[in-house]
Amino acid sequence: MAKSEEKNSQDRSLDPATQSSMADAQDAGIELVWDRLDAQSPQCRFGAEGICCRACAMGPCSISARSERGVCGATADTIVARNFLRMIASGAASHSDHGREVAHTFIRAARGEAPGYEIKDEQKLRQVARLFDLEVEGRDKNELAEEVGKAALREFGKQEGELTLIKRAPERRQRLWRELGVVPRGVDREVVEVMHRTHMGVDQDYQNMMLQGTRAALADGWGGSMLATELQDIMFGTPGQPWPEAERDIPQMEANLGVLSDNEVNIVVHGHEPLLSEMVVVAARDPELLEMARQAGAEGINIAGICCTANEILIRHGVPVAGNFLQQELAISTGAVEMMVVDVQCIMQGLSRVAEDFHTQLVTTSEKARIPGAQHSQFDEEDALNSAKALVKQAIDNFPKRRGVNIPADRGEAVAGFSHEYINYMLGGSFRGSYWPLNSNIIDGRIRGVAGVVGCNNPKVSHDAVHIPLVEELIANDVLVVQTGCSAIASAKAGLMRPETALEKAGDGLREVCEAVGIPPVLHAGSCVDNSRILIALSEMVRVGQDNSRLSLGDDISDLPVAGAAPEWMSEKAIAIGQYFVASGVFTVFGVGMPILGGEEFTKLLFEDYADQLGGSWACEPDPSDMAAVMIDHIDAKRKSLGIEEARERTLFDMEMRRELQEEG
Ligand code: NFS
Ligand code: SF4
Repeated sequence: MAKSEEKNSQDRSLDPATQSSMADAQDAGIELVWDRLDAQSPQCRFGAEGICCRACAMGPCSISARSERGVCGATADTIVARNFLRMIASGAASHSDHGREVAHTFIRAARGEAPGYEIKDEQKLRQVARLFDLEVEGRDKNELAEEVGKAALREFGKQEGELTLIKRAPERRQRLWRELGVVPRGVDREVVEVMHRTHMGVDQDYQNMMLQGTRAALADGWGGSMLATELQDIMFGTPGQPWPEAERDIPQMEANLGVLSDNEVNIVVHGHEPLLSEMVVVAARDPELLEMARQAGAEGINIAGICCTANEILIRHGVPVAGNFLQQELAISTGAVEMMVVDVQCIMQGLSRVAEDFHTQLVTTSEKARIPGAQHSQFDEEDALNSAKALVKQAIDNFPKRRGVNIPADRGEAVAGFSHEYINYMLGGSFRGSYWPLNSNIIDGRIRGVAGVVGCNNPKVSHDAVHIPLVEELIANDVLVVQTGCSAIASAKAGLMRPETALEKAGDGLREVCEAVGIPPVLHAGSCVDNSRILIALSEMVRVGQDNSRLSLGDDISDLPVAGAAPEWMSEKAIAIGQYFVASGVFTVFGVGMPILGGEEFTKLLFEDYADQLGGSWACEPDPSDMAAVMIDHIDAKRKSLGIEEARERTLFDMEMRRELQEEG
């Protein structure tokens, strides 16, 4: 990019902490993700439109007016479909392999072979056991847990039949999936079949290919991801519990680079699998280690998270969040991080270069993920607490090597940790065990609908600057927002998960409900695998209406006034999530741009035909206001079909209003 077009930190992020840290890093000549994006620009158009194929050595082939087919004769739609399917497979594999890791540890914990881990949520254990048709009465919890763990593990390698948790979806949805032949048989099998079908010269009908894409995506949402969430909840506790002291137990937390401490040992955990980070949290409270830290001149040990590992330990322990995806390098460039411990997924290789300029020790811990220049300390789950303690000790030893630190002051306050069980409890009380107040508030119009706003950051769009205005516009229009992943972190930083500030920005109806119930209008439901919580919540909304016709919102997820969005997506996992939401009947909008637009027919399938075929479809709207508009229009259309609409205007946000809101906030 020419100098004159160079963007400054204000253009690149909405978040003040990011802006100031970015400017400092630029002054210090530290290379960041944005610099590398500039160096990559202009990026390849063929790749951006999805019409580049490298599936065999007759290629690479790209589609243009001059060459409308690949060497083998593949059309643009075939190539786009292959690429899209492989993104789904990679995303589903990532979530699911995470689930598999958890299942292994779960079984060892049940057998007493993984000291430090235990079966915490027995109620949920029994509930999940029943889903697997296991006998629960009078069973020893560890014995039952071992069976649940083994049943969960079998879901990955199953060859025939149907994934067990599919049956949590509304009946009509299950019937549709069976008619289309897209019910997943086993998690691994569906991923393998995507790889087979997209090999050179196999499936060359984009519609047929996408049936398998759907099956693999469903294997993620209703399989691998859901298993990860459920087993983690049983092992580490379901967020929000114990219910009777609910208010005390919603983790209060802080988010942004400002949570790093200038006088404590800072350890940042980053990645996705909370198995080790749970133990790091425990180790950091160890009196002996705290004493060691004091002797090293520190006032304590501060654990903070980045990305979904952060979300996992936040929603269960209230551990602060240092930032979302685009802030990982900045955390190190504050000079205040003694150690960054990473596991898998969304970890930029650029970290090791930034760490070279500081005293920060970058540590990889998974045999699946190493980074040249980083120390590898293989995490041993049979000795997890000692693994964690050894790392904390090393971080303490590193503390005296600190040179200058430069931590931005900004941090947002939030409450977080809304599992679907907890939302249920907050709304109706556990004794009622249902979502009826939510349905009833939707029917009487106080809540217009529900939006899931999820996903990553992407340096191609201004950081957090799509998430935040979108969420603000949705709540101003009485849409309850449920969030996960880096999008949730964006809102936490901006104060949108703090009941007091957020309620000022909510529409009258939504505010009234949230005040009565005592929740913010923007709910943090956890990490990206926890999107499965949203699937269950939506299924519950359908079920409540089926049990009581006065509360009916139709008999399928596709009837509900709900919508989904990934405003700043970047990862293949986001594509897998998008497809399983769409295939579950949810209208889903992505920002940034989608790598499919080079396939006209394929794009039409996803954006239009799916509305009839799957009851949910895709859309792409990079601008937050346009994104809010299509989501709210969809919600209103669903309200109309349900016969519960009342004419009302959409509150449009112009720049003036945004500024006012910002000033008030
Ligand atoms: Ni989800 Fe969570 Fe963040 Fe995107 Fe990465 S951390 S798993 S993929 S970047 S939201
Ligand atoms: Fe080209 Fe076909 Fe080979 Fe793809 S599979 S690289 S389109 S020849």
